[in-house]
Amino acid sequence: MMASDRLAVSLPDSLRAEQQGQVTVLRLSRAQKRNALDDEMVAGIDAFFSHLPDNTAAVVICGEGEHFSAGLDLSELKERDVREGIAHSGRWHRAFEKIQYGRVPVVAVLHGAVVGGGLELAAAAHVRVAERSAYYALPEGSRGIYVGGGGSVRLPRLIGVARMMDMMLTGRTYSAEEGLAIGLTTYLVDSGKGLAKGFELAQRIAANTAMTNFAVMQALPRIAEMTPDAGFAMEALMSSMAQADPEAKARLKDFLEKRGPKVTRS
Ligand code: 1HE
Repeated sequence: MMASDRLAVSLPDSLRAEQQGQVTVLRLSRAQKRNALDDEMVAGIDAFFSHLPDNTAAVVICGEGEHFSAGLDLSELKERDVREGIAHSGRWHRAFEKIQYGRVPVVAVLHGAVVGGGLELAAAAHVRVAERSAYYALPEGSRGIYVGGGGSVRLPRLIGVARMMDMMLTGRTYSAEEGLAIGLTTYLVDSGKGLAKGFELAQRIAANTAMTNFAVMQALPRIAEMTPDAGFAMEALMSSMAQADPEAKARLKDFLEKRGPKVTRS
């Protein structure tokens, strides 16, 4: 295990990073405030994803204590004016962009409250493992504020505009299990089992070629936003580049020579 002090950047006390093989685990470590995200944590998330160790091939992000995250630290909102509010939201956007469009795929392990900015953080990850205790909410509506961490952009793509409207207007919450049906939960696991599952998935992701992970993270979501014509062209380019990678050639050869794994039910 590599402790936070061996990362290329120093993290605030509210974030802890550990490396195991090619997987780095980032923990939100502010359980006394239910992992509410203050400016220091958001800056720390940005710095962490900007300076991942070279040998990291996947990241798991999780929360300590009873909850993944209570969202924005509401105590920081007291004196903020419009100009400061725009700058603050921009910092969240930049930090979470580094998760979604960073160098490696990110698995979020969720439990307890995954609310407000905590849900926006989870939405920036590529795979979400939810323990049965997890629940999703957007309490911004009832607090007289609005999402500011990219939720308007990412959540409608996961669950649709209508569901997000309902969550914000009526305060509706979704359980981890309900989240499976609507696209928030990718994997549902029993309480206490999330980190092991998230780690296992991250290890599988890390075993993919870097080119495939790049294509899935960087090309796929952008192709999905393109016109079909542009998307087909981009897909053709991406697939031909992936195939040309020597590692892909070696893996295909392994299969053809009966050494590669078969696809079986998991
Ligand atoms: C906080 C925060 C916070 C807890 N900011 N301090 N998010 C919310 O509206 C959710 C607000 N939080 C809650 O509803 C509850 O705290 C929980 C359901 C998450 C957890 O309940 P519980 O009973 O386990 O804890 P607690 O007693 O409410 O909180 C423990 C401490 O954490 C307490 O402080 P203490 O000094 O009295 O011990 C709480 O004040 C503190 N705490 N949540 C600040 N969010 C980029 S825009 C995004 C916009 C949003 O995210 S809005 C949604 C904000």
